[in-house]
Amino acid sequence: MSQKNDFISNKTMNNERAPLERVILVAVDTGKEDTELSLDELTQLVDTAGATVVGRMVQPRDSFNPATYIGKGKIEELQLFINTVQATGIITDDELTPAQMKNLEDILDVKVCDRTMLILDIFATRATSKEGKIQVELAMLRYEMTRLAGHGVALSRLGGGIGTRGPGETKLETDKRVIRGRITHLKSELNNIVSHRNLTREKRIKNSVPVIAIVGYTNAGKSTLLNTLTNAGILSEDKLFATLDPTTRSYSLSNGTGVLLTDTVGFINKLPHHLIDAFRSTLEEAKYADIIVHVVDASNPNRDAQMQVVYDTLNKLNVIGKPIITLFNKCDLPDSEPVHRDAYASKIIDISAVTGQGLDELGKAIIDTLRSMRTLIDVTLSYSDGALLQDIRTCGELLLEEYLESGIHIKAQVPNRLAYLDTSARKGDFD
Ligand SMILES: Nc1nc2c(ncn2[C@@H]2O[C@H](COP(=O)(O)OP(=O)(O)OP(=O)(O)O)[C@@H](O)[C@H]2O)c(=O)[nH]1
Ligand SMILES: [Mg+2]
Repeated sequence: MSQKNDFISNKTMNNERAPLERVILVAVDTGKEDTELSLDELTQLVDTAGATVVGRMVQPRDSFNPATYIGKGKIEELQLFINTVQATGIITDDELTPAQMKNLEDILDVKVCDRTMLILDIFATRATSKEGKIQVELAMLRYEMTRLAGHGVALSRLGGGIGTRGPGETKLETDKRVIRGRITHLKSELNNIVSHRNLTREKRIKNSVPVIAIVGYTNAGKSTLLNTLTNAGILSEDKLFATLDPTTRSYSLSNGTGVLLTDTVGFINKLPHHLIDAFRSTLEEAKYADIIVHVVDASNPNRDAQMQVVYDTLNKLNVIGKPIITLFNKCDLPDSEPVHRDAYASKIIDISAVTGQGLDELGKAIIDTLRSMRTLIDVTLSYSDGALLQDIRTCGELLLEEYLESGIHIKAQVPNRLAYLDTSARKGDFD
């Protein structure tokens, strides 16, 4: 079995750290993106995974070498570099094909890892909830499955072996069958968890409590924002993918309206496509949200590209057509750039989730956005409609309440489902 598969299997089976210590980062610069910035991010990923970067090597090329990722001459240089700095492995900035990985391992005789494996590794160590663990294992099995086609890799650790092999099956077929079985099993477990969450969400929709999803690039400050607003007590740290599971907390706006704020997993450039599915169920929260709050790290030199990654990923996840409030966070830092643009946002605010600067403005922006999604009603309810009044208080905004002989005269902003109460109501009008 190759080192590569030991690496993955360790994570899958017993969540141990793989012995990945001193690594050299290797990238091909095709001119399509800023390679040095991408390697800075890869360094952060390596750091998050607990290893140390001892060097980097970039080769400008029009395209990746199909057999070895970098060119033959560069490999010799890399071999020397590995010996000089006593590296124990290399990590490539792009996902390798099974052939590229095998060839590099054979030539270099050190552990070869790609960006995808590294991200999967981080997810595996960080997943704490049952759902998170299942999602990561599913992503790893899918990654492994695509690699099986090229190698006859033994997978006895997944429960194969004596008694599990059908008549006339090759080892490869057995391995595939074992993986497929495990994938089916995990998917059904995941479905149970997701349907439970759907029930909770349906209840929320019925109660019409507005839901606001906090999304953004990893390390932008999403969890810090939720902590500052609600004392949520979520882990927030200067590492990538600190958050994997969504956390929802209630929050009361200055006009008394209650909303639910959900912190979500961060996005990253070159997100392994095996993880998109994992994100899909976690980000259902964003899909059903009323408003998207997009947190950007304004102090990051790569913020524009990061914003684009967020929008591309949201599109892939079909989270579209929602009002977006973009927050340029970390404005307390000197590197933070004060002039910002975001064509997708209906509102842009400079904030610091740490100092609290701009958070009042955020509250106002949420109130305005919710109002624009509501209907103003001006009606007199009969005294027997007390329950309706309570409903309006919980899910809308009561602007006027007068107890008259003819009934209770109210003016209120209500979710559109209650607009029928006032036949002359105008949607989104809030004078
Ligand atoms: N100076 C400063 N640092 C901040 C601010 N907001 C967040 N940070 C720091 O940025 C780092 C990342 O913050 P998190 O809240 O964990 O970021 P996140 O978006 O939840 O990250 P993931 O969960 O990894 O996707 C932490 O070290 C925070 O202390 C801010 O407004 N100013
Ligand atoms: Mg977080």
